[in-house]
Amino acid sequence: MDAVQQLPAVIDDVAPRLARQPLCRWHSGSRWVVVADLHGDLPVLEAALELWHRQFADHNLCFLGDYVDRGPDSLEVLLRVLQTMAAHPERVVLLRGNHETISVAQRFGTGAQLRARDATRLWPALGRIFAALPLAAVLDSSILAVHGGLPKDAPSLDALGAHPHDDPAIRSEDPTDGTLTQFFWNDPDLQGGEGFSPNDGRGEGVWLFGRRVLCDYLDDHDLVAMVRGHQPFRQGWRSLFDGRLVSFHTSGRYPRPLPPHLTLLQEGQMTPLRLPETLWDGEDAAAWDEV
Ligand SMILES: [Mn+2]
Repeated sequence: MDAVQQLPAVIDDVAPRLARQPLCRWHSGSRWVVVADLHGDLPVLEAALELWHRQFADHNLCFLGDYVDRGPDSLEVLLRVLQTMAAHPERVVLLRGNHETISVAQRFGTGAQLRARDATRLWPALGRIFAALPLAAVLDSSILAVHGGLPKDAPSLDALGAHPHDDPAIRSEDPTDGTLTQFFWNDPDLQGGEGFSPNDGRGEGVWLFGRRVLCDYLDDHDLVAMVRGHQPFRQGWRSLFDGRLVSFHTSGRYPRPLPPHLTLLQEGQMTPLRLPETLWDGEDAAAWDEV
């Protein structure tokens, strides 16, 4: 697999298709495998795809973003994800993470990987695919899938779905829409706050969303729960806010060793699926502080 050679053609194939789709789509299908942050962890992605093919071949597949950065194989992971989408366009959903922006990808690994491979000519193609990715999906008419979380002053999902396809404030390599980008930046408030509060760890314009505002939003849309990534927890997979929020991580190595997980959505229930321990060394996973 030579990702530097193969990425431009795959992006030319997939990006226009994604760019024509709305920022939020409702997807039928009651059985899903959900994949959270991959961060350049190719062995974990290959294990997830193998499980999908072997054990969950009747499931659809939803990726929550953050394909690139941190791990060593950003380009390979992005290529495999896009190839999977191209091969199964009706069964695969790709969302945008905060690392699918040029300003972040330049700083957190992809930039160095492109330079090391003499491949900085790929930036425009990466920008095109980043800009084309949607922000949200509804799975099985009941689960809202996003990378980060609920924005402050979030538009309704109908409004998000009707948002102009070519709005450069969001459909660009570095979006400027301070509300819509919160779909891939925000985190849940784990200190018991019920509303929105500043997310100091991530910077200005990023918010923590509390249990009440999430539940109100889900209720307004007749949804059961949200599934999101974006944040590594020591145990890899957590159910929060009385079961109305699932937060998990799929890469097993970054930022520190943690057990890699997928989420299964079956019959309206979300359950964790832990990937084999050979995919992470487990070294100090029990020792690092809760995030
Ligand atoms: Mn993220």
